[in-house]
Amino acid sequence: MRLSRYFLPVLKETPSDATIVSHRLMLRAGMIKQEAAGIYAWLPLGFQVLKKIEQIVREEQVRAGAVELLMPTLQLADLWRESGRYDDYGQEMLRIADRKKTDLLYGPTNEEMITDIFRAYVRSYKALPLNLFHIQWKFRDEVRPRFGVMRGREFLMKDAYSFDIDEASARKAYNRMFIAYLNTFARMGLKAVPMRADTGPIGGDLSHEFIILAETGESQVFCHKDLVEMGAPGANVDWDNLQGLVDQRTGLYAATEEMHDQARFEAEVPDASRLSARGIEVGHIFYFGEKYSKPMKAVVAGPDGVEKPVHMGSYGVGVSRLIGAIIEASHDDNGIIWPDSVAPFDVQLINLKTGDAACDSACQGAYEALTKAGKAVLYDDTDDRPGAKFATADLIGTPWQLVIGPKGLAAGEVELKRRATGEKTSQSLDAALNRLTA
Ligand code: 5CA
Repeated sequence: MRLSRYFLPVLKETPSDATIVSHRLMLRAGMIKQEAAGIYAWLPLGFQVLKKIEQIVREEQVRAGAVELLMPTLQLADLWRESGRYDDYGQEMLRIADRKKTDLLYGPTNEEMITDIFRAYVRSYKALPLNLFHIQWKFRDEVRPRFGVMRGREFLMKDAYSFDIDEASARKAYNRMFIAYLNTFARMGLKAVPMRADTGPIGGDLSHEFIILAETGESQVFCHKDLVEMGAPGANVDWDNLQGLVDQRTGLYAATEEMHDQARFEAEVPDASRLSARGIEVGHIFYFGEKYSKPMKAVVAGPDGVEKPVHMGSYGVGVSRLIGAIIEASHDDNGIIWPDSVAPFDVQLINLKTGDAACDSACQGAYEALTKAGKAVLYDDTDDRPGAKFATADLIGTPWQLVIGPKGLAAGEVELKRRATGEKTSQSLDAALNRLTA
């Protein structure tokens, strides 16, 4: 992509209404534009990152055995009347009436709808276990939308729903999502800690939140320090037998504020290992058994022919919130530092003297070679001064900067800069291209 043909409205000034660094940087880097409180337009750079994150989430869901579908954003109020949540949900729900005065709502979550889909088709235990997910926009009329995409009103969520014949099997489904979440967040360069959590309006009695530690986090959390460095188990696990891995991570104390028990914390965790910090909730998983299947009559016949309500769980990832969380975890004074896996571009190609025949031709060659090798290149071919080009590249956080200027070219050299470390090396253009495409 040539920057002169792209749409990257970077801001020079720091927006005054943004109080946390990820929100400020997303606005300054031209990733999002606020359209109403908690409602954002995703500009090209932000949209690119959103798609990358969505794809990682999708791949890890599929690896764990979940199947993708897509449910609508608008739902019938009558479905929610069946579960009893239509009145309970209160003012967070955006209620809408169509021209025929049918009550609709903009979905804040999809337990009712997926249960309705399930009961329409599934009659027998033979179709189980089943886990269906979608990645779809949600709306919650939050009292205090803030921190940019971190607490929006309209936000992108991955939500998965598992169906099992009994509690033992449902716990296996829960474990698969538990491990999939650790792998998902690790692929984005994040250290996520699973913590016992309150179930709120979703319900049930077993629930974990996945928390990224960050000073600007909205929740207070308490845990054993070792959990932060425990890492993700990776894809090569026995997906049918995950209890040991889950036990390892749930055996040490970790709780969000609502579930915190100070006496237990002090009794179970030695002083030096106690961590009390702020955290960002990037995922939340629930096991709630028959809470929806019973009132909505989603039943399956077991091997004995007897019909019983299916056991369910739901599993959410805050896809749009993750962008804020990643920036909170990875930035410096100059801007964003994208982990390679979610970066909107792999390489920023900086032409220090656009219009100079040698620079233009070397840049054009590099652009073509990198693009051919499958790299996403943002080529700064604008007339901006070198300082401004460097500042933009640092601000938008592209992992590599390839800098080509007249002096260097005369000496047979270009400069390669790694954004994360700031390390710069001079080398021939061929060597730099080899390095970037290795
Ligand atoms: N139905 C369940 C799981 S599918 C559910 O809705 N869970 S949730 O309420 O915990 O939301 C799932 C995830 O969505 C949260 O962990 C969080 O990362 C994200 N999320 C929730 N509310 C917002 C919001 N207002 N803005 C951005 N992300 C949000």
